[in-house]
Amino acid sequence: MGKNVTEKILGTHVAEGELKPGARLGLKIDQTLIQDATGTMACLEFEAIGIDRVQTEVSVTYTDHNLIQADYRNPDDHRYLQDVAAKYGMICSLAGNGICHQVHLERFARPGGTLLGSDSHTPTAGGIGMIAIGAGGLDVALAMAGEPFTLGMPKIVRVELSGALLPFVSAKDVILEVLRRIGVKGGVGKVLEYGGPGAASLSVPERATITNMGAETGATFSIFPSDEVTLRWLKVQGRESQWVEIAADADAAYDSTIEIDLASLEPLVACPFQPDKVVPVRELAGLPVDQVMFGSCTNSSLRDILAAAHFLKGRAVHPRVDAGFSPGSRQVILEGNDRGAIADLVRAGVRLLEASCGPCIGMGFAPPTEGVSLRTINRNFLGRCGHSTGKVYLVSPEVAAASALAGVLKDPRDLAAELGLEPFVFDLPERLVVEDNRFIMPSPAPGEVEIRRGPNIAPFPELKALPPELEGTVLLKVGDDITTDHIMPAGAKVLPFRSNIPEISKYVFEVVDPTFPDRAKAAGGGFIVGGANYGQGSSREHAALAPRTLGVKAVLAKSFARIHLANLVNFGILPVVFENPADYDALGQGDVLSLRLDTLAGEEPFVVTNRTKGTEMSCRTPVEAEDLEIIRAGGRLNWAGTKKGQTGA
Ligand code: MIC
Ligand code: SF4
Repeated sequence: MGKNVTEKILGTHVAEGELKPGARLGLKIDQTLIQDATGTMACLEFEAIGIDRVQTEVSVTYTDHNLIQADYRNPDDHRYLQDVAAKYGMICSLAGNGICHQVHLERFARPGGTLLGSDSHTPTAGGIGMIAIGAGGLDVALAMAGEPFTLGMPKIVRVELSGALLPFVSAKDVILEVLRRIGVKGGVGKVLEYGGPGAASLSVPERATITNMGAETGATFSIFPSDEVTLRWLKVQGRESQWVEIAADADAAYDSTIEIDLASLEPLVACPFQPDKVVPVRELAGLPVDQVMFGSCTNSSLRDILAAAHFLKGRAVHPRVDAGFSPGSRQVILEGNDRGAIADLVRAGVRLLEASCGPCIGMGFAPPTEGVSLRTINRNFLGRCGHSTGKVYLVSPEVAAASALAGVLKDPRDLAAELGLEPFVFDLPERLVVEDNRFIMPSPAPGEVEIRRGPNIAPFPELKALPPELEGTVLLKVGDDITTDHIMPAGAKVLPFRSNIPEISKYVFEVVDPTFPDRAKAAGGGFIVGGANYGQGSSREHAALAPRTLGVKAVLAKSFARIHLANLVNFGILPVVFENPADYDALGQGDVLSLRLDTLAGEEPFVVTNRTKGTEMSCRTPVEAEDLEIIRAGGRLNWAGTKKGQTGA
């Protein structure tokens, strides 16, 4: 039996376990990335692990999320990250260099390798034929220390692409179509492996748009083969020596197949507040628009800015629209500048923002009250872009540009016809500008590097081992698809506290119930009850660690998102799933529950007692026996410490 692309790369990276469906796999990690919003915690954890030097081929720390620097806190974080990188052997990408995923794709990602990143959109690098996975900071810290990354062997879905995209339909529409079909839970426990004759028509940045936003399906990662298109990308980056061809064998097997005829797609839009609420743009055409934002790791490549400039050149953004552009990298700025595209945007009235995540994560450029904001980003969760009344719609650069001109949501094909615009064609040049001077290489004298810690960088919190019996109140009951943006909001107000768990914990569940932190503390902790896909979205481990420090002992849900589930284990919160979904309905906020943690054994069902209602529920935990040991110890760092003590290591 032949192998698919995923099996070929996994096969060369198995450190523990076997490539069998559902089996637990330890994966050797070649590269890691962290960024400034999750990276300070990852670095504190790396320091706690106590290794002198990163053990990977390449580890990069990016400064891209928290660039507002309204006071000393963000710059202190950046300085800390730079010092840790210098001392322990990471490359530091300084502020201004660009968004981690775009820059990694340009300068470091390579076909056939593995990448683990403390950011859920790490799978962007799947566009180059790399297995790239998002994880919590602690898992990335462990990978930097040379530990294999553990995951359940995912199911492999073939996404068979045929045909070619029609004018003014783009890669964003491909992934919105995938989301329309499988939804925000449809990829959980799966890999989306793209292939087929249509794949050859997509450049690496277009492929990366698709693999990036595969994260929104819950997929472990998405990947394209490594072919001539990949070689072309590596050549323009001056990295052709890193090319290897990786194609699925003709007789490779898949768990299931999704077929997409690229020529059948049309411009799509995802409506508030989930990326799978997808409809054709023409159905909502005419919706008045207040804001348009170009950028984010999904759509900030040179191709995307040129596609926007194709519409905007020589025209003016509608007066009712506030338009902004955050380029993906300095390479994009320089190339966009050389081609006049930046000037085209600025002349049209687009605000030029810096090369960073910026508006995508609510770091400025929030929508007005009840405002409609069209963004080329990947997520439109409630409150994510600054406040909860702003309505964010996810679109392609073509739809964003056409709508910016029209002042209403506009199908770019219609505007192109009205204006007599030629189709936009993107062709990579022979070479792109490469400016690596804002990467700081590790210090040749690590012993001499002093790590500077600002006053906002709090020590890693002490987590106690859990008692044999967990007892407490249901502090909050929430519904399906609760995201990490609900649990632990980001944005300009909260992001500066990413290095300070006691402070950031005051904002847990702020958009859902701002009384949560005080109630949790007053009750001495307790439980959270959630619906399906609890914890979808980002990799931020703060969404587990901060509730843990407020005393949350267990989360009972219908199902969990992959990264958040791992983060709960890492910080000693027990994830529990209902055997009978009706038990979710019967549970009320304020009910007092208890369960025995000491006797839990992996797969076996167990009883959770509802003391308030005098009932019992049969439940299971979706984690393995070893994870239960970690939870009992109060988290992975405690557990590793205990193991060291036992072995005398
Ligand atoms: C996001 O897009 O939600 C983020 C901000 O990039 C997060 C990481 C974080 O919370 O710092 C992610 O995607 O993992
Ligand atoms: Fe940054 Fe937005 Fe991408 Fe997250 S999704 S890495 S916040 S650009």
